[in-house]
Amino acid sequence: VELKRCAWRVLTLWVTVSMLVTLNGGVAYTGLDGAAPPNILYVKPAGAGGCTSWADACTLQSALAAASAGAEIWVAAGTHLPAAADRTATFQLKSGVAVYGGFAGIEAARVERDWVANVTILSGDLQGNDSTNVDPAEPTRAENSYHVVTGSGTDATAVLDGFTIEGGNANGASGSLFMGGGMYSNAASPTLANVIFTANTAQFGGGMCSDGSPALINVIFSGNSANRTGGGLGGGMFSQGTMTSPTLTNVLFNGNTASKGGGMVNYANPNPVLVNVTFSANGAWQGGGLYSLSGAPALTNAILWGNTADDAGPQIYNDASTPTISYSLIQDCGGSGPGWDSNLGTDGGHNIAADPQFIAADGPDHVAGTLDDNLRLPRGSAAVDAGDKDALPLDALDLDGDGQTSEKLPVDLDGSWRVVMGLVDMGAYEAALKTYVPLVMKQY
Ligand SMILES: [Ca+2]
Ligand SMILES: [Ca+2]
Ligand SMILES: [Ca+2]
Ligand SMILES: [Ca+2]
Repeated sequence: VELKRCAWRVLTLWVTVSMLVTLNGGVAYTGLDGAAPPNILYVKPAGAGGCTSWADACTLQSALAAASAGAEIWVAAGTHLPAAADRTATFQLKSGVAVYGGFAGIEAARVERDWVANVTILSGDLQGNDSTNVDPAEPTRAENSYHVVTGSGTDATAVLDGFTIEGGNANGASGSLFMGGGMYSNAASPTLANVIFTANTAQFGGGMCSDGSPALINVIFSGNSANRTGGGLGGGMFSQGTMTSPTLTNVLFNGNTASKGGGMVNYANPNPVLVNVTFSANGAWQGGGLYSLSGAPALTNAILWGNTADDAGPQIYNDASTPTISYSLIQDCGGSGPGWDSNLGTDGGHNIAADPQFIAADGPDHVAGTLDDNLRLPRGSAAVDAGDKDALPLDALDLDGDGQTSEKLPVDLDGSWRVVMGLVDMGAYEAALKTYVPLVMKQY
């Protein structure tokens, strides 16, 4: 009996110590009976270890190569390159593997990460020499990765969450090498959340080129370019694929440029579902915000304002496409009813044309279309509480961390509450509840 009790105590102690070790620094442990350990691989920019802990961190390429279905890859802040010099190298996602950025490199639990504070960059600028000229022909981008990230062949269980993707340059002459500078995703439906695409270039899809039905939640496309002068399509995102249905929720397209579709292009019959998206300060020859060659996009709770086109369709240009647009604010649309501009698509009702009064459309640098722009809404905006909450998709990724995935997506692009008093706003950001006193008032 005494021996059994002693063995039990040792066992209990071992379990306790194992748990403590796990909680304090994410040190890998093996289960009591040799069961599979928590399958987490740890990444730091200069990691040279075996991926088993923060102290033993490896590179992202090593972790992706080693990860099998069910694994999570935790990536610490800093700049991660697909290779030292090989332009064709790319971060290839895997089905069943979730890649999370935003760690300081000490966390024991995923909820502790902060992807806004701990900026985790996947960069194609292999020599670290890019100028601010975001153009595929820019000489300082000549050595950049063709695709920083590749999602091809993956399903929705391939997750990328908490990253900034920049410096991709798909300036190749053929094949996929001229498509998807930031991310190329062929025949694939990966899941992206909390991702910023910025300063990527290509002929087709500067930020992202997608053939399939990816889910993009809380994603920003800012300052990407698809060779404006060379017939490039989809500065921010190029989406194609018959019978595919990309879903974009809480997505901001800002300051992207292309020949057609400054913000986004729909090509070859995709049926994208856009909910609470904002297009601002994108520019093109045709379709400053959105260009649809074919297919049937559905826009609900959208804002398209301040986009420009040299030829036609500053906000929306349709070739052989008829989007359905509901509960949306579109510059010069005429509003729902008899004044509706049918060139934009089918009036699904509850559309308005009033100025959304973005808080600071060009931000502190006074240049519209850069990452410091504040495209949130003041309480008095006509877009406030004018959306349709039934259009929100399910919270499949549990972005609010409450364990419920069958509820409506409860957060906006800031991670703030989306549904307040049973109402939702148009656009990627929900207006703040509080009414702030203007700074100037505090002097009195
Ligand atoms: Ca470069
Ligand atoms: Ca700005
Ligand atoms: Ca609201
Ligand atoms: Ca949830």
